[in-house]
Amino acid sequence: MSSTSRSSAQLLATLTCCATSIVLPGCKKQSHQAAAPDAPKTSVIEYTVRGKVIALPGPMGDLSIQHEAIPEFRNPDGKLGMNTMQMPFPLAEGMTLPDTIAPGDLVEFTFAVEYVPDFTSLVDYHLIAIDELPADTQLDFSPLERQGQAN
Ligand SMILES: [Cu+2]
Repeated sequence: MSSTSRSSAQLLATLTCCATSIVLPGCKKQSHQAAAPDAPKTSVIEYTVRGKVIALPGPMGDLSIQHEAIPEFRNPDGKLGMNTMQMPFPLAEGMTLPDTIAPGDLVEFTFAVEYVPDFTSLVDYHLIAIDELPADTQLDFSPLERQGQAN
């Protein structure tokens, strides 16, 4: 196994940290292009989120971002919501970050998550777009369950 695929498995484990008791699929087993008509396809959901850049991609190619809670995130256990957290985002193939992105920057970004068709497990995920936000943007890193509630 290459170091790249081992890294993907670790990233997948990170991504699923919000979910409980799920079985991680083997990495890169499925793709958008089904090899045969009856081969399983993936269901892809794109999430657009705001966050703060923690670290630029290192040798393994992952961007680290502290992201706001994602109430609509679909977990493999059927529950919705991913809490605010710092996590790595592998860049989509062929994607390069704008030169101006630096640690500490506030960003709005979109990542695509591939699930098996019935959403019961995650296959992979990648960052597909990123834009810088004004430095004075107020981000909300409060936990998921407290958002939208009066104190
Ligand atoms: Cu996360």
